[in-house]
Amino acid sequence: MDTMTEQKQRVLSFVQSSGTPTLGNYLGAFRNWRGMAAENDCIFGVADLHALTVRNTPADLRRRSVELYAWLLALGLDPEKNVIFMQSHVPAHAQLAWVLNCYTAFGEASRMTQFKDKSKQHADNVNVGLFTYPILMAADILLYQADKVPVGDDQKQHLELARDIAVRFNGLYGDVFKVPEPYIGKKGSRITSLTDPEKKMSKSDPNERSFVLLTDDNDRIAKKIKSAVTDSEALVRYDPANKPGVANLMTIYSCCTGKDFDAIEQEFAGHGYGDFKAAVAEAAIAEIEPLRAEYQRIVSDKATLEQCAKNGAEKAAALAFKTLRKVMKKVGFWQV
Ligand code: AQP
Repeated sequence: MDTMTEQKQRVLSFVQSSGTPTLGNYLGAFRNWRGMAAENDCIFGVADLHALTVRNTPADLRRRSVELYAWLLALGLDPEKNVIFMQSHVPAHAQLAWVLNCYTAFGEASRMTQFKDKSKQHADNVNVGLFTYPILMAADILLYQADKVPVGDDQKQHLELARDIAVRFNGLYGDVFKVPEPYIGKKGSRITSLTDPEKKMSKSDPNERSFVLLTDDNDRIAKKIKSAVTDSEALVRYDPANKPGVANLMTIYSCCTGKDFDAIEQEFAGHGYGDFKAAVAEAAIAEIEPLRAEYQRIVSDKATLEQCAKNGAEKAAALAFKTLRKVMKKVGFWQV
């Protein structure tokens, strides 16, 4: 591909279209992606196949996927310089996932803790897709011969599985897949739920007070942050073990303002949580407001969005097909 140079590393990032992106997605991942894209050859995908592992209204899934694609553009990621595409537009993902299913032991897939957690969360719909989700993720990564994959804590085990599958496959058939490494970029903070600060802030959380969405208007952002769970000590101090709610708000404030925790403790010494939360809300709004305006401009231009998605799918499919063809040949499929 003409934009890819030999020196740059290929980095692959996916985001699941399971809801509207949150402040957690933004501070933990999205805002680092622009810098990452400047230094690497980046492929960004909206993982809509993965979103099918929970029940969706078809129209909702479609809308969320288009919106998430628009968010990637709103972040300032350049669709000419990067590959930005929708996972379901490239059939090679599902094709390679089937092959990899046959090279993954049932026991190793059963050890994935996210499957155990999600099965509890969606006890009424524990489908096989939820179980094989990490194998599809391995296909996403291995198809593009990615050097690096940025992963949050909850995805580390899945990346390890992708590496194990790649090593196993290469052991049988020669060097087919690049074995990916985790991407350690600028620190991505883990933002927790506003209502239950022991849990990650998640866009699919049924409690809408638990997250700030990037589409929330300023009043809503302020209300949600002002009602965030803290504690009764009325002291702004960074102590995640004993004061997880305050630590989370301090993390948000630190990410948005660049101030470190010592400086934040000093700034709010002698103040109650009311002043502190107002400042956190103001800082979050300053970060989100311009992005939201850009997103609204982009999402209303359907023709450009469609054209970008088509171009992205073409570029992604060309890369993916090279790997898929090699795999098909190696495992013994008749190629005509
Ligand atoms: N709370 C968070 N704090 C920091 N980083 C986060 N990410 C997600 N939530 C937080 C990071 O965002 C990127 C894209 O994530 P994703 O949507 O593909 O997957 P996820 O981690 O499963 O995000 P959600 O919001 O929790 O989705 P659901 O609710 O569907 O499970 C990843 O880099 C992720 O680490």
